[in-house]
Amino acid sequence: MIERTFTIIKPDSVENRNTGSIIAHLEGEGFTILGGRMTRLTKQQAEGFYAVHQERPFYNDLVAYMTSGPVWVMTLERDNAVKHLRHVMGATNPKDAEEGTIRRQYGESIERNAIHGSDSPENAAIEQAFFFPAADLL
Ligand code: 3AN
Repeated sequence: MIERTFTIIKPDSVENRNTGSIIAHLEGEGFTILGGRMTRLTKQQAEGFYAVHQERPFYNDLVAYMTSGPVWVMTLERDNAVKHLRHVMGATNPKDAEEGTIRRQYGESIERNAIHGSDSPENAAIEQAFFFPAADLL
């Protein structure tokens, strides 16, 4: 089933000039980009976005990291998009990610792990609405 998912190309990827390679990887996997832009998250946006992790010990560091530099936010479309993006990204810790995955190739650490991808269709809808009014998606 054709569905949408949401991704963030994280500050480490932008800093390391991996944005183009990661987008090429995603397009190579059959994702269509419906919308995307470069932005820098405010503290309030990052706190809201990661509110589910509020009680975790890494929350403050995660918010600091995600606001440390520009990111690309994108809505993607594909057959089985949510699951497929999670597969293409690889495990949260790049060390545990399979060969050929984006995190294995470009991630530096569990925090600086190159890319975010929604973990369910419900969260994909919430996360994309956070950044893109429906009218901005093509
Ligand atoms: P994923 O991004 O694979 O869905 P989540 O949702 O568990 O992983 O975590 C969200 C983000 O929080 C991760 N992308 C990572 O940057 C950070 N994170 C997760 N676990 C840790 C940890 N143990 N230490 C530091 N940062 C973490």
